[in-house]
Parts: sequence; structure tokens; C-alpha cells
Amino acid sequence: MKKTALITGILGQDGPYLARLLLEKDYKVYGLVRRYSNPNFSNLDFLGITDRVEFVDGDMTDESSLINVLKNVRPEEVYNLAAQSFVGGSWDQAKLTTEVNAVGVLYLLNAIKSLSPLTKYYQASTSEMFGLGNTNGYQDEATPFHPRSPYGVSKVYAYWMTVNFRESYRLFTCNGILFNHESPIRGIQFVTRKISDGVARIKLGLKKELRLGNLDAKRDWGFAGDYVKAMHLMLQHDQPDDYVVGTGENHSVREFVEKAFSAAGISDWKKYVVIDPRYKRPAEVPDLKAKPDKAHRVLKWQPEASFDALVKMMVEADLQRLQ
Ligand code: NAP
Ligand code: F7E
Repeated sequence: MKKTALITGILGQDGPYLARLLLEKDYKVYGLVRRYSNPNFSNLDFLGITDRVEFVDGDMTDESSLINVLKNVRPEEVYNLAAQSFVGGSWDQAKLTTEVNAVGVLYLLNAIKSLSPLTKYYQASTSEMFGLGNTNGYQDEATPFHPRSPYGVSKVYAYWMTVNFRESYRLFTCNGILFNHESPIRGIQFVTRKISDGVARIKLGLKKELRLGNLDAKRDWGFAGDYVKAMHLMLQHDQPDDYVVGTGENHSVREFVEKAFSAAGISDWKKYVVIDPRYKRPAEVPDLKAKPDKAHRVLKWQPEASFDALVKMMVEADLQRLQ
């Protein structure tokens, strides 16, 4: 019998990489899609797997739709990747962000508890929960949370609900506390893809400048294709637990910009970059760096793509797409 998995957020960045991994492992993959007149399957198309996923209708803000899906599918594994995931937009849409990222998780966990209590659950937690929190310059599972955005706050609620359902009802629930991970199908609003797309357009003469906010922020950037392997490993372990997942190395936005222009053969990046206060945030997370020792030790997980390889992969993909 094939294993079955339900992925929420199947049309985003991580959903398609995870779906591809599970299909390679011979899973039957269901993807939760909310109602659209014109759903956008381009990220699944990019990986060539759209036809191999079975889509089910549902919305994280509509409890009855999640109950129906759980009743009909009864998956062995649920990967909850659905979210309003753009930090920068979460101040303007704080209520929506809370309803999807926090209350939606409560609906999903309740549905699992009532209808399919043996289902293993993965919660897409995030380094944004740490915010200003750090332990000697890095973040690990013991670092206190100090979120700096409505997004970060909503994810802290979801994190603790995931822990609480494990402790209260003995459900198999795990938090993957993932640091930033990117790819050629990263959403265009996020800084890495905004840069790779902008650089490719400048290179091809389609654009004259790239407008950005805070270049000093530092992030621990990895490749999404590596990170979905950690999600899967968490649910295969014999005990449910929470894990920090990152590369252990960080870089500033400025360094990403420099490398991206250089990958396109442009050396004088300062000529093209304009600092625009519209892209600065009311409260910034200045510096994130993972200490993923537990994931290395317990899950035997290691990232493969380097920072340089990631930047190059993204710039080359955007050049190819635009050409
Ligand atoms: P993403 O590209 O923004 O994808 C999120 C998906 O959630 C989208 O497909 C979106 O659907 C779906 N969604 C939004 N609201 C929904 C709702 N009300 N009901 C059902 N689905 C809804 O995010 P990602 O980068 O793949 O990240 C996956 C998850 O990991 C997110 O939970 C994110 O917060 C978390 N995370 C991401 C990172 C990272 O660096 N990428 C790091 C840590 C944690 P539509 O396509 O219909 O809009
Ligand atoms: O910003 C700075 C910005 O939007 C990174 C999400 O996946 O990862 C992501 O959240 C940094 C910030 O990602 C621009 O101020 C400068 O310091 O790419 P980002 P994020 O906020 O780190 C975490 C782990 C998640 O969980 C989230 O879901 O870059 N920055 N100039 C800019 N950021 C953007 N977006 N646009 C700019 O023009």
C-alpha cells in the first residue's frame, strides 16, 4: 500500500519540492488548494509534477473544509505549509495573517485529533519566531522567542499549539523551525527572488534599477530542495520532536546582491541599486544564524547547496525564464 500525505500550501515554494520528494518515495500526494477562478500551478509545472498530485479543496480559515478533507483523505502524514508567509505584508494584514497561520493551525490539529489521531503532523515553524532572540550569536531549539512581526507572533502561537497537542493528546506532531530557504520558484516579493529577477532584467536591458530596503539584515539562506528532506525525516523518526533547520552560515542582503550581480557578469552593482524606505519594516530582524546540530545528529540531515550555488541557481533560472 502506498503511503498517503496531505500537503497544505501545495502551490507555494516548498509544497512542490516536498511533493516531488514524496512522489519519488512512492507516496500518494494530496494537495490542499483554496478556491480560485484561476489557480496558479506554475511552481508545480516548473518541477513537472502537476498531473501527479491530487488536489482537494479547502482553506485554512474554513474549519469545515479542513474537517471534510481529513474525513475523506485520512492521510498518514500532514505537512502544514499553508501560510500568509510574507513578513513585510503582515503588519498591514495582521488579522488575516493570524487567522491563516495561527487559528488555521488550531482547526487543522483539532480535525486530526477528532478524525485521524494516528496522522503524523508537520508544522512549518520559522526562524522569525526568534526575532531578536539569540544564544551567543546563533539560534537553536533552546533560544528564547522574541518575534518582531505579526507573522512571527502568529507562528509562535502555531508552534506552541503543535507542542501542546503532542503533550495533551499524544499526537505525533513536529515543528520544523526552518531558517530562510530559497529556490528559482521562491515568491517574487521575497528579497532573494526580487534580487535574482531584478538582476536578470537589468542584464537583459528590461529594467534600469533595483529598489531595496535594508541591505544590512543578515539571514541564514539555504536551498528549499534540501530543506523539504528535513521535513520528511522528522515524520519518519520514532519520536515526535522540534528541530532547527538551517545551514549554520549567514550573509547580509548586500552580499546576496553583490553575488547575484556578479553571477550575471555585472561588477558595479552600486550603479543599479536604489535604497527605498518603502521596503524597510517597522521592526526588523537584524541577524539570524541557525545552529542545526540536533537535526544533524538525530535526523542525519545535512544541506547540500552552498550559498554561492544557491545565488547562481536563482540568477541563471531567471535569466533563462526571461530570455
Ligand atoms: P509560500 O510560497 O508563501 O506558500 C504558502 C502557501 O500557502 C501558498 O501556496 C498559499 O496558497 C497557501 N495559503 C495561504 N493562505 C491560505 C489559506 N487561507 N488556505 C490555504 N492555503 C493558503 O510559502 P513557502 O515559502 O512555500 O513556505 C511554506 C511554509 O513554511 C509557510 O508556512 C511559511 O510560513 C513557512 N516557512 C517558510 C520559510 C522560507 O524561508 N520559505 C522559512 C520558515 C518557514 P495560494 O497559492 O493559494 O496563495
Ligand atoms: O526578507 C530585507 C528584509 O522578505 C529578508 C519568509 O519566507 O523567511 C522569510 O522571511 C530580509 C529582511 O524574508 C528588501 O528587511 C531588504 O531583513 O526575503 P524576506 P524574511 O522576512 O526573512 C522566514 C524564515 C519566513 O518564515 C518567512 O515566511 O531582506 N530586505 N530589502 C527586503 N526584503 C524584501 N522582501 N524586499 C526588499 O526589497
